[in-house]
Amino acid sequence: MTAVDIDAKIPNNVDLAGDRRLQRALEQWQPKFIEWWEELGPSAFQRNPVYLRTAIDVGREGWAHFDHVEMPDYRWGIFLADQEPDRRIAFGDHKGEEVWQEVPGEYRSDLRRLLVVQGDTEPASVEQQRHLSLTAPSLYDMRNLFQVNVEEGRHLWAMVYLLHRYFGRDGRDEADEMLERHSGDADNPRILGAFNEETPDWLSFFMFTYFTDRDGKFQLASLRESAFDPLSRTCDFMIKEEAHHMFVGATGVGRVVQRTAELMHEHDTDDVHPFGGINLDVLQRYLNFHYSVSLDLFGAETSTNAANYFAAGLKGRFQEEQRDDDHLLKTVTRMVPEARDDGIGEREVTQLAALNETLRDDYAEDCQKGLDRWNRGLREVGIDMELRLPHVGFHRAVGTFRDHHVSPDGRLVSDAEWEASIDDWLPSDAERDHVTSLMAGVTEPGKMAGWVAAPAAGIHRQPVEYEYVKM
Ligand code: BYC
Ligand code: FE
Ligand code: FE
Repeated sequence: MTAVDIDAKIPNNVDLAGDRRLQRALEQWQPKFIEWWEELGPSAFQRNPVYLRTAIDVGREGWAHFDHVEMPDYRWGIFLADQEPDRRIAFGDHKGEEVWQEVPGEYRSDLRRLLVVQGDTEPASVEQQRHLSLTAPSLYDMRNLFQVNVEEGRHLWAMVYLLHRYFGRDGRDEADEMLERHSGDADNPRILGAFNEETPDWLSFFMFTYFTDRDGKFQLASLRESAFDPLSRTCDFMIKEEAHHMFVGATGVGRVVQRTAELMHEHDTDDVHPFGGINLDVLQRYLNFHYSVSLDLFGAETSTNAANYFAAGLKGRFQEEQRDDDHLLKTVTRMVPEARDDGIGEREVTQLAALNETLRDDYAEDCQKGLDRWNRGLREVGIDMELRLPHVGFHRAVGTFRDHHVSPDGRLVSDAEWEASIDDWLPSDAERDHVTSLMAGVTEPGKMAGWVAAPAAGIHRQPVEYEYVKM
């Protein structure tokens, strides 16, 4: 177990001081990162003290420290979870062999690709969210936004460390390019679709942290199974931070639902827009958008890339070791959806071919849990409307459904029906404008914007009215 060097220029538990070349290379990347942060990170409040959690260790107890810091002075560090003694590869062609501490030459380019795709999403999300602080519904929420942002910055550091440490010159070039691609840039966009969409308002932010950060959870959990041990240990620790991001999404959407329900009761109507709320059907349409865009992040239903990663031991399944099968998946089969011109069917393929779909299934099941909670809240106050996840084929740009129109309830529909129904299924411009119109920043401690309920509790046992960001 390597000691934590918390006072180093780059805090770390990977003994950077013991590898001068690497340390120098990362210290050269550091100012480029800060420059990027100041230019494309949060567009306001950069020099306000924010009550932030900083990773200082990876142990079971006390891995984080909470205090007010100005974001550019945040201590972004490199932390790997403790090494598991005698860890063995759990799946694929190398099953049972010792895990790797270095990158095998034959898997170098695949591993590099995985690190780059993962790393690219982290700064992308910071760019997408950069203007949101101006319209934060409370200081509590502004602080949570910044917490998510600095940790996504740390996740970039996590991938950049691996690229620098294990991929030499190529890795350093890739690390530089992470700061050169930008979300939504026409010439040099981020790699995955969802990370080039805008996050223009706080409802979108809550949906994004609920649905898209959850893709992060499942991808990281699959990479945690990797035979490449440093990647596994990196992801293990990232997942700990990720839990808070999804908490922000789950409680954020939940608080909007709660506020809407309050307004529905108070004014005895489903239409709470005149009273500064967000109607449930608009929430449903935002949900439809963010869920479908996030489903695309899992790739096509069948993928030779994913099969190769698995066979090689680079990327496993969610909770690989708890699964009761041969962990090779070459002979066992499963059904995957198939869109045809005459309807939605299924075809049988090996599980090895269908790994993206299997991970997507696990993800969908996890997504449903939040909806169950929100719907319970609605039922408890006597509202019989329910939020629903749309069909997996709805509004998809990747995979079998890409060239088909599918309704949220899972029917193949004609172009004409799609066009006629689109405003029932996805937020219209007018609805987006309405949501935008509600976004007025609230910066008085303890006060909340009118479209969202107060949280049940503050952060780290502080009261809700705590001065989370000093104005
Ligand atoms: N957009 O074989 P297929 C997070 C490409 S989120 C654009 O099905 P594969 C976070 C694909 O690259 C987690 N292109 O794909 C959340 C391939 O291209 P090539 C991020 C796409 O490789 C919130 C081709 O289509 N981490 O951490 O099996 C805030 C064929 O597709 C897309 C990871 O994703 C798309 N959506 O699966 C902050 C983990 N989908 O090679 C952070 C690492 C596919 O033919 N990535 N393509 O040119 C992977 O494991 C895989 O690359 C993917 C795609 C699961 C993404
Ligand atoms: Fe992340
Ligand atoms: Fe995240």
